[in-house]
Amino acid sequence: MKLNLKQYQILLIATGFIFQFSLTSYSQHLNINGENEPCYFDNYKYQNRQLILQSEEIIQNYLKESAQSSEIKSNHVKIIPVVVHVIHNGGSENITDAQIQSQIDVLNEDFRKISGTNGDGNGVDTEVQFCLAKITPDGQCTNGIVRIQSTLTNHLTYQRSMLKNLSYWDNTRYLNMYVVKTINGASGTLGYSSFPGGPADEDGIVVRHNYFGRIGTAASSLGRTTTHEISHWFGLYHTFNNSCGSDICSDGDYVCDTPPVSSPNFNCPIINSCSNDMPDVYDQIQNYLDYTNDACKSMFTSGQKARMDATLNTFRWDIWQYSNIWATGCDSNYNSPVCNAIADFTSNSQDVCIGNSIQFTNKSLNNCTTFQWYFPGGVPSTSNAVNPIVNYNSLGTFDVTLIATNSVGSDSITFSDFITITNPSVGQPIPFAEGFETSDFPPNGIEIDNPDGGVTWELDTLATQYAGIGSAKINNLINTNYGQSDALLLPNFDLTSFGGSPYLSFRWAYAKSDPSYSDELIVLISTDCGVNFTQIFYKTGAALITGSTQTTPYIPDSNTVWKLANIDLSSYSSITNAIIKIVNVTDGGNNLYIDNINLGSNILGIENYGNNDFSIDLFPNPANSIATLQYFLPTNENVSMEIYNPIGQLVYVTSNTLESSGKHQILIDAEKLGASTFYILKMKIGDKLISKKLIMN
Ligand SMILES: [Ca+2]
Ligand SMILES: [Ca+2]
Ligand SMILES: [Ca+2]
Ligand SMILES: [Ca+2]
Ligand SMILES: [Zn+2]
Repeated sequence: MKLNLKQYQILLIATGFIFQFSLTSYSQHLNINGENEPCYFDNYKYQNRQLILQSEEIIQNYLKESAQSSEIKSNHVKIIPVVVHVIHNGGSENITDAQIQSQIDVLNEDFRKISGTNGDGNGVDTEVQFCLAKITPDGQCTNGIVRIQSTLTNHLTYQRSMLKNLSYWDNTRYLNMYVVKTINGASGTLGYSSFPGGPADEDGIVVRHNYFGRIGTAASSLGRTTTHEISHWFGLYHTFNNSCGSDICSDGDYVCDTPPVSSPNFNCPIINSCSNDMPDVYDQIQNYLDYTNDACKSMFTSGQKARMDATLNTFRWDIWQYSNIWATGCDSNYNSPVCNAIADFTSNSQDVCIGNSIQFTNKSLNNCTTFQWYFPGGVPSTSNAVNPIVNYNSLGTFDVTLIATNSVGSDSITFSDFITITNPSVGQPIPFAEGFETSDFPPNGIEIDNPDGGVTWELDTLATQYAGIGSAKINNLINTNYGQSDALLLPNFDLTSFGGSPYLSFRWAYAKSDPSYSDELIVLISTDCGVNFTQIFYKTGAALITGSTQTTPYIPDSNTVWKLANIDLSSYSSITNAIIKIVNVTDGGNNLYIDNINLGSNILGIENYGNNDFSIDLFPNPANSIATLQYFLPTNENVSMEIYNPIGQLVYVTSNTLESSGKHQILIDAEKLGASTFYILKMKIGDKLISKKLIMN
């Protein structure tokens, strides 16, 4: 995502941040699907650019002050307590303790420049080292490894915060590292990191298991993906950040002693990609912050170390203080015992409809091997499974108890009144249609889910709509809470009412504001009262666009640009309470529009008379006193008509009547409508909604 000059100025004013950014330097960014993009940091960076500008100001201020300070700094080694959350689904991604320890060893070799190791290149000792925590946030014994079985081991963009919700330790005391199977599907992304100053509960790094450590499933790696990701966590940018940049100190990666690099280097080339450095030297392909091979990487510069120090002395001060080193068991004198079991769990929901199931997820610590669950009110009422799924068939509020046992002993935990079971409602019958043609928004039982309370879906009447004069729009240009979802939540539907194979269709329009980054359009369905959602439609990037990239707000200028989503719901035709969400995930891109939501027949099968093709004529328009509405029905249809004034009041209505095929006319008398000039005429023919704008002079 690239900002235009005006947006940059707004950001710079808003943050008081005075560094000069190159406005033309983002052309080298790699594709959002992660191909040839080992690290997801670039995406994160643009999704969080305002936050990063603020963080950058704090780092730069610290560097400026420490350079002016005459104090002699008594540098000493800073220890970072680490917790590793292994999020696995029972496969080889559930890596061994030894593989995890091999990653900690690599980190210490690289960050401490241990002689005789791969980390002993031409760089500096950063005087930072890492320790697997021996004491939990609650003061209990641990080996610093949390193992959780969850399908989120294969997590998609919109599930990133869900992953961290599974397990997270206070980030002022621990560096949270997550080991997973895949990131964003089968992409080339190996890992990603947060940046200093981001949301606390999303702080940490995520790395694929086969790049975490250097033995076991990561035997073909040297463990430098994690070195690279933690560097971002310390506030370092890629050496190719902002390409060659306009200045070798105040641009690029904001580090004077790393030579500028125009674009990511892969493998281990000998290359001089920028010549604006003096003296003009080769690219530093050995730097951990390029994309070169693990075997090629061996160094941090002293300028990079200074930035790490700045982060450690500002954002990440608490974590390395001696009181925390002692409290987390990372002091070298701490004698760690063999740890007793610690029982702990979470669930995917606490409030469900009767007859539905809850997935319990075990978070017990310290290599527990035996589990005893008690589920009063549930079926089964007891279980020995690691992660049981429990069905609840009676109304009420229920406790859950878990006893976990390891080689040392047992631990028990009870969450009182943890589960609440309520009655579901049968959804409304379909067909359902909504074309956003009145000022009532959101209309027709649709609700908006706007978790961040910021920018969200609104009524648009500026675009050339697919049909009529209105649509639902979300303005991602100003939707700067990157990665956040905003949903159009449709009313609950009884899909059995259709008596066939129902389809969900709608039209959308979208353009990017930068070629490299894109917002996302996702459709989700829940058949268990909103506990679990399944992704049934996903578009981003080239598959989402309907117009060409533009830095100004995208406004569709023709109804032919709108694309059709036509989703087969036949596998859900027995569901009496389907919850469907149409979700925008913002990347700060551009306007996304939705129109003509239809739930019912397969729209492709009736396209020959669907939508605008009922041959509706409204004339004269503008009219002086009487307007004529003329329409043609290819088959017998139920027809009704409503007219709304500009403030959304219903001023004229005809009752729903079964009309025979052929030509029909309705005369509309201006006197019956009121004193307005503009009206919206909304016709329902069968399950189709058609709107027209009517002007009365
Ligand atoms: Ca540099
Ligand atoms: Ca150079
Ligand atoms: Ca519309
Ligand atoms: Ca929002
Ligand atoms: Zn990176």
